[in-house]
Amino acid sequence: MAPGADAALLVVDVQNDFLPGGALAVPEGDAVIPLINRIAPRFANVILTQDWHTPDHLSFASQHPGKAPFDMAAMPYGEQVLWPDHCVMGGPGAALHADLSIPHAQLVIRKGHHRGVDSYSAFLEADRRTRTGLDGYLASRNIRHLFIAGLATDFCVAWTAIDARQLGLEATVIEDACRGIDLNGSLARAWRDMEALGVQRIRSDMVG
Ligand code: VGL
Ligand code: ZN
Repeated sequence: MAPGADAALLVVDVQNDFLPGGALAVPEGDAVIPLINRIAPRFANVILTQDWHTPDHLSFASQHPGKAPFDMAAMPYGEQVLWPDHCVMGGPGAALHADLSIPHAQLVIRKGHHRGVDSYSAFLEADRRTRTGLDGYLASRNIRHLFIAGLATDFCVAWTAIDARQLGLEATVIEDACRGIDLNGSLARAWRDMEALGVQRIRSDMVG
């Protein structure tokens, strides 16, 4: 398939901290980079996201005495996984990986920059109220179909795809151009939740 003018590729969080050697490395995360680089030129519209946290972000286990990474904590908006410190705004771990080559990308959305609220989704923060503005950007550019690739399948990719559907957009996850963290079954759950909402699933060799 060739993506139309009303489609955009959304490249989620291909940042050093989510790649091998990074603070929150996603297994085989680097495998997505050549696939994303290959398909990106097929899209007239490309949007990138960056996870972008304050150094004292409350999604970090280091901010919760007695807690360790991957424990849970009760936040005002619900249960939150606690992560190793990662993607600190402006730091090397938050930078897009140097091998990602998408010079024609038009927008970078940074998310998770409010200290007390995490944001897996590129649309809505974890309080499920605060918007990033991506919905307005897509609407004003008449983009109605998001193709999503990147890291991590079961967190930022899935939450973004689910919110896209709930906002009335078409959403297609390019499955081999994503990798997951898979915490306590989160990867299977994410695919189940995405499919229940009509998120489509394709492979990167179907693009172009
Ligand atoms: C992500 C965990 C914490 C992601 C971001 O990009 O999927 N996961 N912050
Ligand atoms: Zn994060």
